[in-house]
Amino acid sequence: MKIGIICYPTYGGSGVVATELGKALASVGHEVHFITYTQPPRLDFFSENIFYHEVSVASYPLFEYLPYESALASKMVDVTVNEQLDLIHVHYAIPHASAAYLAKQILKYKGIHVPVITTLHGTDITLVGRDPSFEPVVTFSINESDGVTAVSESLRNDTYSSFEILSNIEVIPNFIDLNRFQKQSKGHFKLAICPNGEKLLMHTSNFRKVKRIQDIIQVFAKVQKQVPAKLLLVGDGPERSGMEALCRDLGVAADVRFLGKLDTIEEALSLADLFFLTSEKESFGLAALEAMACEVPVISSNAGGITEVNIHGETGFVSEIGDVDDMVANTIKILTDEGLHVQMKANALARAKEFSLEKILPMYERYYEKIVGQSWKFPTQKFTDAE
Ligand code: GMT
Repeated sequence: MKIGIICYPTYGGSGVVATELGKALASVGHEVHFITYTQPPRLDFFSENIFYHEVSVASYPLFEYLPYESALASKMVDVTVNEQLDLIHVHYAIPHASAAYLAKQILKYKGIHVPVITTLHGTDITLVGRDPSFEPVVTFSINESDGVTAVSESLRNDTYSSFEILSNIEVIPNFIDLNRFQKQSKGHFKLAICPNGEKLLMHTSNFRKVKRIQDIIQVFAKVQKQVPAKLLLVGDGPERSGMEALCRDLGVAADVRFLGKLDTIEEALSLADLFFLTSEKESFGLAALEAMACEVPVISSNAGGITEVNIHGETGFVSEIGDVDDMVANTIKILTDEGLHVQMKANALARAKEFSLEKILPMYERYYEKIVGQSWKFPTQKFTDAE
């Protein structure tokens, strides 16, 4: 199949899922065309089945805001016509789903029919998409997609409860490449960071407000009074400087390391004893899954789809959003009970295997076949054939 993938070319979340999905589809023989405004970070290698098409937006003095959506739709039209795409798969509804709708309508006038699948990832539904400035367009473009998927049951339910959705939403969960995300022996690095055998706690994200990183730092400050520990914070974003200040205020700055963006996140995860994900919104929590694949139990909030990944009492513990004291108690429980810790590490890996790439990729392929098949059963008439 010839598939166009549209996503944000970012380090985390939907961009990573879209890029890894495209790479996996290419590895099993599909022709994959990425259409983005810059090359996705994990697409820096040669594959005969992967193509990259850059969306560039012409600037003009009149434009206070560059019309990216129009440029994206035009590029989708161009690639569909010239590469004869069978399917367009957009990741993150805003503005990709509405740009795809526009492209589809333009293609219709050229006598070309291409089905569009929209994958909802999280904040496009739970946060940004609900804003009145986006909601009508999000609702319309979801309803006009030929297929819609959500990365968790929770996100599917949120979509139905917040928007007037008329179509069926298929849940296809996020996945993990277990060949890449596996525990590596990095004992010497651990010794450098934790020279006195301290426990290593970790979090990785884009440092946005929804991640509630302040909870992690507060938990850490309290845990550290009972269990010697260090905290690694990986990633970068708007909250970072505020979090650095909080570490200083709580007197834990010397034991917290801000590592910035890391390409080889699995190396850092291999050192960790526990992983934190304390978000107030989280459709899935890919970061937690990556930790679990590296045998790291998770202390999390109960936001959104996190509980579909982190199983309370098995792969870690789950607390109410913002319940710092409960998170402290759970953290100490794991760190002071070697038997429990060992069991949870094994459970975390076993759970991660349920989301392996090998299991989830065929779900996407089957869904593609269904949508392409369905839409060809009722082909859009060529405009020139219409009465
Ligand atoms: O976590 C973020 O803020 C990034 C965001 C994105 O779309 O790039 O991530 C969302 O999509 C990921 C991949 O499907 C999910 O694992 C994250 O849980 C989700 N983030 C939120 O819902 C906040």
